[in-house]
Amino acid sequence: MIATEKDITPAQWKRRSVLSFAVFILFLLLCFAGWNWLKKQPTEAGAIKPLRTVLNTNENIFYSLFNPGRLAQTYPKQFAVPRVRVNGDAGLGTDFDASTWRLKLIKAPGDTLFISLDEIKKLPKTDVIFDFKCIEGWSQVTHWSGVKFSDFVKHYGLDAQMALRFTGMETPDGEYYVGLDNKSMLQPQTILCYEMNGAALPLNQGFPLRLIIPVKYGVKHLKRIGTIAFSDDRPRDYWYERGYDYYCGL
Ligand SMILES: Nc1nc2c(c(=O)[nH]1)N[C@H]1C(S)=C(S)[C@@H](COP(=O)(O)O)O[C@H]1N2
Ligand SMILES: [Mo]
Repeated sequence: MIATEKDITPAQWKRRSVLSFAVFILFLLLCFAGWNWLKKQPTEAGAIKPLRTVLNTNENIFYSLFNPGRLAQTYPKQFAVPRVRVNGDAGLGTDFDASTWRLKLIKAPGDTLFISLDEIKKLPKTDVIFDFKCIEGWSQVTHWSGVKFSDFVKHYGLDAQMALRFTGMETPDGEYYVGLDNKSMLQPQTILCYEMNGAALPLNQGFPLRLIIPVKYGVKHLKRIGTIAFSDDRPRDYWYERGYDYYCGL
């Protein structure tokens, strides 16, 4: 039988009201206590520790589920915007001489290569036209070209390095830096990029060489690569140190 208002006496009605109000107050108190507890927790890399633990747990789940064969959506060339937004200039200081630039590839301690842009341009060239997403909330379809990181790995014999978990990249002045898991680095749309819309990269968008990695948010697409190195431990990461997620996967 379905209960109707008639089935409840005024005394019962009162008791239920008082009870549900008490539960509501208890809930508010718990929220307040929880919030106070959270605020008192120590921070780790700019994030309150319990929240950092949640981010790290999410990272482990998404890293283990990552499918390197799954491609980000791509678009025909005419969908790419002609004027690409510029965002972030850390590590892009003006005291930079592009003519003497070499990519510093640290294969292992004491085993470093210095690679010119011409050498990189001799490797197979790939276009990537995808929806570039920034954590600030904007996105735009943009057109980039360069060498697949997986082709770069083949050419420079970096299999042992790829067996480690991370690649670290830094600007030449070390002012901006990111750490990237190697499964994402080897995804076929990850490129060391030297062209935007079919022309050389503008200086403020990373000339001579930047990273394009469609499986990650914009923060990880480091502009003006100076150094590439490899490690099993997390390389330092600019926005991670400021409280953001380390993984930043899409
Ligand atoms: N060197 C350097 N690279 C960087 C940044 C930066 O501040 N410095 N910002 C990142 C962020 S947050 C975004 S969204 C993209 C923006 O790339 P764009 O300027 O080509 O649009 O670059 C990334 N790479
Ligand atoms: Mo961003």
